[in-house]
Amino acid sequence: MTSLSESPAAPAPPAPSADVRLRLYRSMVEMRAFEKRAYDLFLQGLVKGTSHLGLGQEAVAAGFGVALRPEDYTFCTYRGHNHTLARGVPMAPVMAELMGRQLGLMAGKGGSMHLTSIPHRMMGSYAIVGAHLTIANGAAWSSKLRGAPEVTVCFFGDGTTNIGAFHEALNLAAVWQLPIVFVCENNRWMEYTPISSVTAVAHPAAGRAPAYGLDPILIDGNDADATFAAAASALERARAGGGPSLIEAETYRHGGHSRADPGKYRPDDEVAAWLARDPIPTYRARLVAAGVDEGALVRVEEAAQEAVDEATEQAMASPPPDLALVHRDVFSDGGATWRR
Ligand SMILES: Cc1ncc(C[n+]2csc(CCOP(=O)(O)OP(=O)(O)O)c2C)c(N)n1
Repeated sequence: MTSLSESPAAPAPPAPSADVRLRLYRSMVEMRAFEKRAYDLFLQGLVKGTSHLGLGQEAVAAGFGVALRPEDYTFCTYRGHNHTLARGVPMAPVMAELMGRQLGLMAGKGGSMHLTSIPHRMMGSYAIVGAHLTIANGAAWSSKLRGAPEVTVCFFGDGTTNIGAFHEALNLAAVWQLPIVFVCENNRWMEYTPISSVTAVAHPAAGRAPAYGLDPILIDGNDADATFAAAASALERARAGGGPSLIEAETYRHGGHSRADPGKYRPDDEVAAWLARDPIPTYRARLVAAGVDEGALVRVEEAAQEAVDEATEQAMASPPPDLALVHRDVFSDGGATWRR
């Protein structure tokens, strides 16, 4: 597998404004605090069902979250806590959903793998690998038909690039010139299998882009400035009628694939090298070097921790879903007449 340092060098993007940089930092710090708490709650047996944390991959969701407009759509996988928070969904209903409480985004009936918030245009977290790429195309097609200046962003993992739906979706998006940005978060592992051991090209997404007439875009997914710049450029292109983009963001998950997986199948030196490139402390150091007041960063960190504490309290105080909610949101009319 080609390492990041051996990847084709992309020209350094211009630094975002100080305001954007602070928003990027805040977003990443909030995600990190949230995911750490989610892990603690899981260890206490308070998270119902499975969960897949985005620890280490925050810079990808943050870069897009800051660049997106409220009217844009997001689709993501079961590893979707970061992307949900990045759309401005409040922490308490996300936390409560993980815990199966009525305050949850889906009244506690969906759990971690199904986070969805239509008002925030977070159009769902999908557990079937690859399935959501074609659904995301549908949202983008709808924007195009309506002539609405909306863009759809669809996140997925490297393993998804070997699924048929990936190729079907890329092809149709290119043929129809849809306003969509496909974002592959290449964290090198699909569950317990290294992507390099089952993929014919070194860069599972960028290496396939030319097959669909797209530029190969390979970025450092642990650098929030780079993810923001790539997001801003692809969104602008799509909004201007320039069609789809496929971005491969190289990153790494700090923990295991899901739940209690300790991730021991990964080589120690690989884990150590990527932990040294943790997107949050490296970005913090860059901001301090650029003259940002450290006190402002500490306030961001404290506020994130307070928000997580508050969200946890609210989620804990919420009961499990009332039995009366069992049929709600199951069918489009909210009813259960089909049973009779
Ligand atoms: C169609 C399908 N096949 C297999 C699975 C089982 N499965 C769940 S996650 C996963 C790995 C996916 O890896 P990747 O796309 O790289 O995403 P990551 O988990 O690294 O974010 C697999 C094989 C599934 N959910 N859907």
